[in-house]
Amino acid sequence: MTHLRTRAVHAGQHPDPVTGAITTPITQSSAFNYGTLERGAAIFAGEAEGYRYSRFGNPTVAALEAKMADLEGAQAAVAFGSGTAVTSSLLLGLLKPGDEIAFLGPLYGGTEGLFRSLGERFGIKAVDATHSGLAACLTPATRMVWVETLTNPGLRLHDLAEVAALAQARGILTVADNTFCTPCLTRPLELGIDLVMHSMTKYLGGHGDATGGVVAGAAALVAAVRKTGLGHVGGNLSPQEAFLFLRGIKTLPLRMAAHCAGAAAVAEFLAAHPAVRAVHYPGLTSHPQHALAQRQLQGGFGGMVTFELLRNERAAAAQVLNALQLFTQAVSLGDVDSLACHPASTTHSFVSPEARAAAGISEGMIRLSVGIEHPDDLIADLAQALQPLA
Ligand code: 3LM
Repeated sequence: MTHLRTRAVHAGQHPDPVTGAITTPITQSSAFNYGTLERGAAIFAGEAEGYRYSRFGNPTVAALEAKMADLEGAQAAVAFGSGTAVTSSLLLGLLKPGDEIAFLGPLYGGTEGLFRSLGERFGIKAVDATHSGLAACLTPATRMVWVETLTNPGLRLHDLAEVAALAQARGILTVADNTFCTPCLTRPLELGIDLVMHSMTKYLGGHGDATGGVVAGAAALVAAVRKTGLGHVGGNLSPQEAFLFLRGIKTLPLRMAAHCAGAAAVAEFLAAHPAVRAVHYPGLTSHPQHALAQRQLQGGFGGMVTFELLRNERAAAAQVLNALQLFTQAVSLGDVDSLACHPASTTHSFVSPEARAAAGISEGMIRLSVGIEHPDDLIADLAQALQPLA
């Protein structure tokens, strides 16, 4: 199985030995019969293979972990109940008081908020390296570098191979949040990044019906995150949700192709619209990192399009968003349905107005998650919503 499209269908899937079921069954059991005290003791000591309790591991969840490890080219993966549970487990599992985490953003508002509140409460300092550059922000205390493969909501890129090389030379761990790109567009581990994480709630699930997260990388690192995140934090994914992700991922490459084609058409339309001041889409030649995007993203430039209105006011954004009929006004992204949101008042309302300004998140900014509907219908919806501002 060399092609991602094939692996998305088959990886992690084995016909059920008892029933022959092709689809991985939902193993809805909190505990597992280990039979004898001796076998139970061996499983708990890590000396024998076997399930014991679904907080530590579950067959449906394990199938999903195997699929994601395969797609990201990792030795191992561990799944969680949300992307945020991954982030907190990475901090609590791999860092200690006195350590620093340098991030290249701007990041999803919830991630930056978590670094600043949970991280700093436990003595972990978060350093924003976005504007000063990573090299200038690394200190002897830096233990982790965090980067989004396409930033939320500005859709900027960082050169992942460069970030990995810089950190590796100093023995610093690197984590890439690949939520916006998915392994269809970029595989950070192949570029030297140590750990890749996702909010599976988005493209991996793809249907807006489940929350989950996953992190993949070297077995020893993943084991440490598993021990803290599942054993101590209890952030495990439920088997029902794991089933939805297993099903969603089978069509991920097909969906991503449709998202990318739709987003490219929407971005072109918006770029030519008189009511629009700027369009942020890495596939446009006007994107400041278009060359890096061509190098780092494969097979498309993603399904997200962020744009700014000429009238840079919340009222103008409200006028457009409230007039949309096909796009649903909601946070989240990566669903087959198209979604639209106002980052300043929603996804990034947790960060200070100063941080929003520094990140370029203006009041007239609108973020679109382009679904798999026909692009002509999406463009017609945007055209009617923007028309009063033209
Ligand atoms: C959003 N983002 O609408 P969960 N990493 C990235 C993300 O975009 C997100 C997470 C991690 C959005 C969610 S905002 C209230 C809704 C790049 C989430 C966190 O814990 O699964 O939501 O993942 O941008």
